[in-house]
Amino acid sequence: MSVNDVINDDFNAQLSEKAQFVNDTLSGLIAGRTDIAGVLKEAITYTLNAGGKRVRSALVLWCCELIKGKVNRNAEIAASAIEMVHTYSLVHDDLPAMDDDDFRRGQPTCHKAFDEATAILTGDALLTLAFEILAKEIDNPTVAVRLIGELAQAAGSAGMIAGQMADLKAEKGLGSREVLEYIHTNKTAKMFRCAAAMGAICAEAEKGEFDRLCEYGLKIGLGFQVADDILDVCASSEHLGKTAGKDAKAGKVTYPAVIGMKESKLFGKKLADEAIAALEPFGRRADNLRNLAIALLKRTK
Ligand code: GRG
Repeated sequence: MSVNDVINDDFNAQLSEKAQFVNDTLSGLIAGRTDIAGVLKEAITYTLNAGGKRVRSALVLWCCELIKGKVNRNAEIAASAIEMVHTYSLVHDDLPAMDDDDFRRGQPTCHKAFDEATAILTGDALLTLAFEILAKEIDNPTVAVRLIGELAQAAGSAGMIAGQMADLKAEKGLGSREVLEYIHTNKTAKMFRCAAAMGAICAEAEKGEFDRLCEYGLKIGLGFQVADDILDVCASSEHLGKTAGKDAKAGKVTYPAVIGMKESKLFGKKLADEAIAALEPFGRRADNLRNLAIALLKRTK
């Protein structure tokens, strides 16, 4: 299978099924928390229910399924944890001090639906809840510690926060390709690598399998961000569910701005091809992951 292949309806149905599964797990985890109350619970629920694509959590589940043959409860918890951290990052990214956005996932951003202080606290709550569920719900302490370590590293100051900081500090329109790769690898790709790593850890993968899945995750993560930069130029706000054309307007360092649209598309394809190549030893069992690499490259939102 290569990036020239077309995604079939069966894959799309499986992705929707995984998204629904993650939505149900998240709802169960939050609804069951009678110790979380009031506006904070409302804002957490609003934000988690706003309808994200659940790509990172599907990746956790598929990587576990690939190695173990099925999704286990640890993978369900890991998938929810990474979705919570991802959602926190979007809530904080949308704040006036950061990207200052009014819409996310087709709905008013958390600080617009509630207020700025509530949005800050909702992000904080989602971030800490993710680590709480990993510490409390994973059935094996060694697995829990590994998951916590991977997620903290990917989301933290040598990962997503480093990428966000570099993005905010990048000189308008003056970024080199190296700077761009640093920003996107840290801000986006490491979380995809982490999703693959978490799925592999929950399935107790061997080192060789773990390394290959991590390589695959990093490649599709960077490819996902290249596609995101392209969509910001090409798609409408209504279609994306967030403000389109913002990157160019803000003079942001993006792939189309730094290497041009044609090169950006070629680079996205190269990353998807390399991701698919990393899956070679898994054979047909990894077809969902291959399809995911293609779907992320060809996505329209
Ligand atoms: C505030 C610590 C902090 C970090 C923010 C995630 C992020 C870092 C910023 C969001 C803006 C952005 C363009 C991030 C790149 C990653 C990305 C494309 C996020 C959106 O992910 P999707 O498309 O979102 O998977 P859904 O809504 O489908 O979950």
